[in-house]
Amino acid sequence: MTDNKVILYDLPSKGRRACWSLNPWKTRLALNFKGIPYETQWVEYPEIAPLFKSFGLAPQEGEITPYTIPAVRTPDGKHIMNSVPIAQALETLKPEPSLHLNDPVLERINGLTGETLMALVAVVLPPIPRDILNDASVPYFEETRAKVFGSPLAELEKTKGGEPAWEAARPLFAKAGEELRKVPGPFFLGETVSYADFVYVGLIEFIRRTKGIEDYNRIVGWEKEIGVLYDACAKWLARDDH
Ligand SMILES: N[C@@H](CCC(=O)N[C@@H](CS)C(=O)NCC(=O)O)C(=O)O
Repeated sequence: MTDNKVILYDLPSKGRRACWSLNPWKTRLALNFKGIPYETQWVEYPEIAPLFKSFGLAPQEGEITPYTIPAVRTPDGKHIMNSVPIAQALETLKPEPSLHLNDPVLERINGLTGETLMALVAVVLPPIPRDILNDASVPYFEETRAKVFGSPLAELEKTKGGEPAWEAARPLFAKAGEELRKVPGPFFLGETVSYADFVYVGLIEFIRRTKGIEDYNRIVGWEKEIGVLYDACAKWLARDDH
């Protein structure tokens, strides 16, 4: 029964169907943190646009494609796409505990997360069609990403991936460590949890799921505060498959 529940539209992994991608993780972490009742509807990449069009959602500009995950259906039956308006809607639906969406730290962490992802794009994207996606999504992902990045993912991995990419990302992880050391406590706002934590932990979880524990250990070996933040958010990472 979905009547009073939020529906979260998320991307499935093969094998055990679970959340793996950073953008839906932001929304899922916020739902888990707030304790909002929800269920998950899994959507393969080629099904996103037709499904969301059928909801009457307008195409968005300035994103990788006009229709993207995450999206939600709120209990009043409204569909919302994009993690930013979704976070605002969840805050309205259940104001406490707050996501502190107006704190300036969020903009800094959004920027840092985007930069880190771009530095590691040739490292984290190629394993996705290989290790994560169902067959239904593999050709779509390969083709769309080859267009965006100008070469097939296997080529991107060879020419721009590996250690040079990690070296380029290292100062960005250091910046996150610096942000976390500003205020005592595990979170970006010290003892106070906020959406900025979910944006950054979404990235770390994404790397952990695409690259594995060794690369996670490399990051928290560089910046132990990132590991402390991750552990402090672990209880909201636990629900990943429904
Ligand atoms: N800024 C958007 C980004 C969403 C996004 O790019 N989602 C990806 C998956 S992580 C997607 O759905 N891509 C659709 C596609 O490639 O067709 C948000 O935060 O919601």
